[in-house]
Amino acid sequence: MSVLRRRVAVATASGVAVAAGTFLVAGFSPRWVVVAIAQTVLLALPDAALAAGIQGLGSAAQPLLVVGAAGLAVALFGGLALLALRIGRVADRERSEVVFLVGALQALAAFLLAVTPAAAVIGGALGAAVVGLAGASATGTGEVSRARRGLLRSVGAAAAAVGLAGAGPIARAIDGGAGESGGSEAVDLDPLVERLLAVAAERSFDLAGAEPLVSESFYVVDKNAADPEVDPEEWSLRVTGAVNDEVEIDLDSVTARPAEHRFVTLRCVGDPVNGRKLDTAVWTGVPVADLLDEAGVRRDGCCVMLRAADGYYEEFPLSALDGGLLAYRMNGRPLPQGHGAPVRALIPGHWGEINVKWLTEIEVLEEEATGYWEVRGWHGTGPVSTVAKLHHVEVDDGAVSVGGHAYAGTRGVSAVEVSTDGGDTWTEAELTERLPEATPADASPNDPEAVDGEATDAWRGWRHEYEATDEHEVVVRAVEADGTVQPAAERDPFPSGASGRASRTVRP
Ligand SMILES: Nc1nc2c(c(=O)[nH]1)N[C@H]1C(S)=C(S)[C@@H](COP(=O)(O)O)O[C@H]1N2
Ligand SMILES: [Mo]
Repeated sequence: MSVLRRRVAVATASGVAVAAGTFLVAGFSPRWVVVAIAQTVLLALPDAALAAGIQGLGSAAQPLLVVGAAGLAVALFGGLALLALRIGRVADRERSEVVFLVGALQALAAFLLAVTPAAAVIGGALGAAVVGLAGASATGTGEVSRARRGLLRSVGAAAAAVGLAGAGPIARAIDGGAGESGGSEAVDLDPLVERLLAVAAERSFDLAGAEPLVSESFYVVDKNAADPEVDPEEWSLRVTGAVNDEVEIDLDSVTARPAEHRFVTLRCVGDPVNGRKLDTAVWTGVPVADLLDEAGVRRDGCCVMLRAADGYYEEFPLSALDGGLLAYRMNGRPLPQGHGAPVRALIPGHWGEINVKWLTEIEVLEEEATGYWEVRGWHGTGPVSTVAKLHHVEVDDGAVSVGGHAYAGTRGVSAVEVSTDGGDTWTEAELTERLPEATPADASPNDPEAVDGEATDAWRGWRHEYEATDEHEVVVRAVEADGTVQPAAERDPFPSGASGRASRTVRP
């Protein structure tokens, strides 16, 4: 191996050690250099089509982005190690001075990227150690066999750093740390929520391939490579702008208010016709309207800008906020970090993107403005489109069973129709009973009225069973309460939501 190649190998190992070392301290958070690089890359992408990819791909884009950013991080910190080695050679410095320079440059860069001193120091120290262990291999002096041993030592050290960094989260996971849904935590469920969840379970159709009425795996879409970390003790929500009195409340004063439990469905504007970015939960929260009343919206207020701890912002008409909820619990558990802890907005009947997570500010505006995704070419601040999903298809000899969900925002689903001849003729499918409507959180679980009424912004399940002998095309469409039928015209999710009908070829 040539001296240059060995030097590059040592520098790469050093770069890997910095990425691992900073992870040890920061974990998978915006304070990790790799996540910081991923966020910088996201911000640097001016291309609307690339931004379209993020909301379109959703969570699938995140791992790709992080892997790419990890590569960039190794290149950056490895490059700094090479630079330090070069400076050392030109200035003819002692090996120990060169090693120190490696660590100092790497720590400085890590600090500039993610502003976490502890992570920067540990990262730089590990990066320097890897170069130090390489000895003659890095500086290119001495005999070949010693150089080779040095290279092995440094690569081994980098591998050990990665192993150590990887062990942290694994240990935390084994330790029973809260997962994404907080589900592993032993939380005493509110008896009323338990009752609501039981009602949802009872009313669900049990269909392979389709979620029950309360989603087991709720989709996640946001612009972040890692969730922002919001300290619930530090968190506050401010109402600002065209109001008589600005209001600021902390989490305790949110949770002290009269709350309600509400079944709400969310759908991302990037969701394809038969995609899976459509889910339902029972949320606990307080009406936004009360807070706005306290602030006193001025008559010149037309719109609102919701802002969040991750720098996200979305604008929409003030009227859409009517009936909005400040949610702090999801399915009876504290709102998971990935879904916007400690408090998110739920806006009835609108695309997911204005349901702002990690909410920090509601600014009342006198003029329209442009939100985060709209700057990037999306039009997703309006009412959600109507869709029927075809997620369950089961064929047993000639017996066919199809099913899924249908959602029409606050317009409500009155029917789902199935065609088994490619859309020529239609039959009504069986629908799940509607989920109950909002329930005061202080109601008694035994009160029959606690599970009364009909949710105004939740999906319904559907199923249809029939006999068939030949290959055929199944198509489904939802019908809104006023009889409007889900249109057939096909359109991509970008920029304003998918259109068309879900279909599948079935071979009995
Ligand atoms: N702060 C913040 N809120 C956000 C987003 C975001 O990137 N940042 N993404 C939005 C989008 S595009 C959607 S579809 C919904 C998804 O909510 P979920 O991840 O809880 O399913 O959150 C919205 N709220
Ligand atoms: Mo979205």
